[in-house]
Amino acid sequence: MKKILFFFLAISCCGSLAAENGYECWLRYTTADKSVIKSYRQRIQSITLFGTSSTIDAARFELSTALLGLLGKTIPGSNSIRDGSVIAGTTSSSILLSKNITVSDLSQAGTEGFVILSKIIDGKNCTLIIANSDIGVLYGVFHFLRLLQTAQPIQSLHIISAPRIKLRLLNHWDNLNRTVERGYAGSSIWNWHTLPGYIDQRYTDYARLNASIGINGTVLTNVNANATALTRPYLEKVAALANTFRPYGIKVYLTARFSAPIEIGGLKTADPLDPAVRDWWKQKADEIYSLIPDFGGFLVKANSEGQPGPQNYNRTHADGANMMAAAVAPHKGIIMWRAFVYSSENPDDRHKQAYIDFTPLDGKFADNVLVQVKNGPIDFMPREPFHPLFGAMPKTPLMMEFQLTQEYTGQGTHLVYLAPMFKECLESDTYAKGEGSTVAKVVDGSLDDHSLNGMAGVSNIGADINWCGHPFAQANWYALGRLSWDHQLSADTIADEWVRQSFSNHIPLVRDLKFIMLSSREIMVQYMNPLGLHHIMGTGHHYGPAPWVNDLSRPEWNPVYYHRADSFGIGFDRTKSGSNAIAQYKPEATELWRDSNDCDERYLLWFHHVCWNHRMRSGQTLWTALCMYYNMGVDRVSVMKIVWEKQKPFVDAVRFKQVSMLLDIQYEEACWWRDACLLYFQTFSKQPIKEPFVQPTHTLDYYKQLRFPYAPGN
Ligand code: BDP
Repeated sequence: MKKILFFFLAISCCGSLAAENGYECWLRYTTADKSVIKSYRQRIQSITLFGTSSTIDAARFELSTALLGLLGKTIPGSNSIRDGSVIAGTTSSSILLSKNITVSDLSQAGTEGFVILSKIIDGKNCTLIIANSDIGVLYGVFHFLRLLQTAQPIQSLHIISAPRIKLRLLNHWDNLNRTVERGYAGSSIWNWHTLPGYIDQRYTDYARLNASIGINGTVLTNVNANATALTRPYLEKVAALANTFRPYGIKVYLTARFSAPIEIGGLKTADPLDPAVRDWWKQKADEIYSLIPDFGGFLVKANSEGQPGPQNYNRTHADGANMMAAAVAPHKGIIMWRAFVYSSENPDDRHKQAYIDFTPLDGKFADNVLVQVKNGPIDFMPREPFHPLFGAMPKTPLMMEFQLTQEYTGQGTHLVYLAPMFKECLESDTYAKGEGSTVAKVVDGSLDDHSLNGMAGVSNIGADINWCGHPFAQANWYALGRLSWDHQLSADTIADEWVRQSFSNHIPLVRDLKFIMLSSREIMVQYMNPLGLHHIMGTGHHYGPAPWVNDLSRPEWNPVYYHRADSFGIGFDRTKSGSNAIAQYKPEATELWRDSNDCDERYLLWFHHVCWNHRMRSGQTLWTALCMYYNMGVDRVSVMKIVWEKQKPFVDAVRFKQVSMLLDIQYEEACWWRDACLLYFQTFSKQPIKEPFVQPTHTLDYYKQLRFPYAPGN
């Protein structure tokens, strides 16, 4: 008897902690929290979904599957109203719903939003999920499920939610051969070879996950584009993906290689003003739309890092973008033209180049063009000031490009939650129209009244069973969706939701995982790029530190170009006495950075070249502060490890072990960053790494000779 009891206990203890491979991400739908399950069961006794579209079918599927998991029993469909009815649909699909909602609530929901209401109808407690469109109903259903997954009360709901941003996109940097540029989660999830005949279940689950966080578009291919993607056989594959995603409100987009008319069209030129070229793009667009009537449009990287573009023909970025825009305009398509440009012929500070190229073009882009700008002026560094283009092109919709894949932020092995970094950028004040002209207001179009607006994240998704490689990397995908829906959500709220859905509602676990997540980005900055250092990573693969590299063909590819360490000091002078990149910002915005003695120290070496004995606010010298931050970053990774170890009883064994092992690697790599960087900078500072700071384990030469020819993502 005792034995049986023990066996039973063991099973029930482990029941909720069964091994998980992470495939479900935040849509696990495990049994609802004990504190709420009783009230949920009372409030949810039947479901009714009005409508017949494939989107409504998807909502019905999601609701019934999720409720079975969360409530532990099948919730029947019903046509009659009873206590605990959950009723969803559009107002046009149901008189009952239209009778029970105010015009004002519904108009606030807009085309994609939803309203969730607790209502007493004929004396029965009901929950209504109402929208103006089927996709709004699906978003509402996912929101309702999120409330249940995160153990929120659902007795008196009056929620109105609408996205603040219109285009909420993932950018895959996936190649047709299934490699992923800067991908750390295995090969591409797009199996081009078996498409269009074989539709992997993953494609549907990808769409579900995206729809659950409001993502409504995906660029399937790498910005370093291959024209083959625009050939007929590939367009048929793209159409198959589009058909799979459509019920979930997700449009497909492709990257367009500017020289495609030559490469696959047999033309002699790709000059955007050449009538034959213009006609080629028009016909290509017509062909695409005949296969995919709701095709989103093109994302274009032109005249950047060797990609062809209009400047090859002495034309401007606007000439190039507008030519493509004209081709897709009749089909309501859009062009996202990237501002990530810098040129080897231009000796000016790379920080300045995109601004110089693009600001004169403000007002010259067609109505269906957005200029897509990375959050910072260099390249997705652990910390950058906001890109000076934000606020500087009022006549052009500027789309935000964040990087979810952790190319410069720990790649596949570091736990770094990026929402605080995204928020830091979005909340930065450009002062373009006086105080309060935040980057978020530029991006959501409210500052300059652009109804076309967008936010994109460079995807961190691959074919790994858990999609993103590191179990916590899923949080960055999640955060992009949630922020593009509502950039006013805090990084804390988003982490809270994600932890509860991805792990559990157990309060100490939620508190501790949030602590790890919310501190992780600053910790990573400290052990990699403290005090405004940037671009000092390994060449090519960008893995690990290599601040010493100085022999690459283009000056701005060399780390020494960015840190400028010498016997006097360190840092890039971007003030008047240097490159004067700081002048690209409104004066008020630069207040925090202008003066090296009063600079926000997180940006000190980004904007100033200061001496090794420069006095920091703390009274320390710069050299001591550098030693301190590098050491502090490492120490704080050990704190992350300790806090994680405490979670063992509350996390399933598989994910617990995965994260433990990855944190060990992160710790090792943090030590590597600290030791290699301090040893190298010490060759200039000529100062000791004093107690209590740790002495490096190896010599500088040891770190310099490390090679990683097969590092992923390159
Ligand atoms: C850089 C990446 C490179 C990308 C480029 C881009 O290293 O692989 O092609 O960004 O955004 O950070 O185009």
